[in-house]
Amino acid sequence: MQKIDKILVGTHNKGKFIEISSLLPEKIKKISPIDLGIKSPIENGKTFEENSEIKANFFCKNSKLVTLSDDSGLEIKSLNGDPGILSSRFAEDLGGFNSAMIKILEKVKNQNKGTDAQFVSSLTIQWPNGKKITETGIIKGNITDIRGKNGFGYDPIFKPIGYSKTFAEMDYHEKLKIDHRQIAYQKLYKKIKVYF
Ligand code: ITT
Repeated sequence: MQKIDKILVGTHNKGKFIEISSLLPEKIKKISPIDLGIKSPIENGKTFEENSEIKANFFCKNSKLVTLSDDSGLEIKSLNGDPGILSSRFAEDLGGFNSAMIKILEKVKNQNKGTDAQFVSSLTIQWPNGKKITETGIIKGNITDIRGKNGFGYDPIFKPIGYSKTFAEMDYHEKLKIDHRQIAYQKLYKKIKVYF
């Protein structure tokens, strides 16, 4: 069995790249598709798992490197799971995360059906021979007013259950210990640690 000494971290999102790189063992070299000039694929899957596999397959085929990709998003119960797999596009269409968060707060308030939400992350590792493994992690929490400056994306409006801080008020290590990506990674790690 061939040990993994380098991994393409298949994302164009800088916040994700930092988090995924920190989850992986230090001795493994992490490579960004941006540095290799590889663009993003079209994400036309219907689930986080499908989109994660689309990304891993695309980046793996284009780099010929073992690739780890993530598809993730914020699901809000009172909004029937929105923005969900369209979390990135929702922010893009509104011109950025600040406007997207303001819009979400307005919608949640108008619905008046509570603030329950969850972050979901599906991680896929794919080898150049086509072998792939996908695992999903979920962290439940509540939507709050915009608080904190750390992290990325929707971190300022998400407070995990059992904590008083939003993800953006936590320092990076604190968030990374508990978040959806860590939960997905722990499941994946059990299956791939033999390659490290
Ligand atoms: P890649 O496809 O290149 O990985 P992306 O940002 O488009 O980058 P997604 O399609 O998976 O990634 O979209 C996920 C969205 O959910 C994106 O807008 C993120 O900012 C947001 N998101 C995911 N995990 C998050 C986290 O831990 N904290 C805050 N926002 C998060």
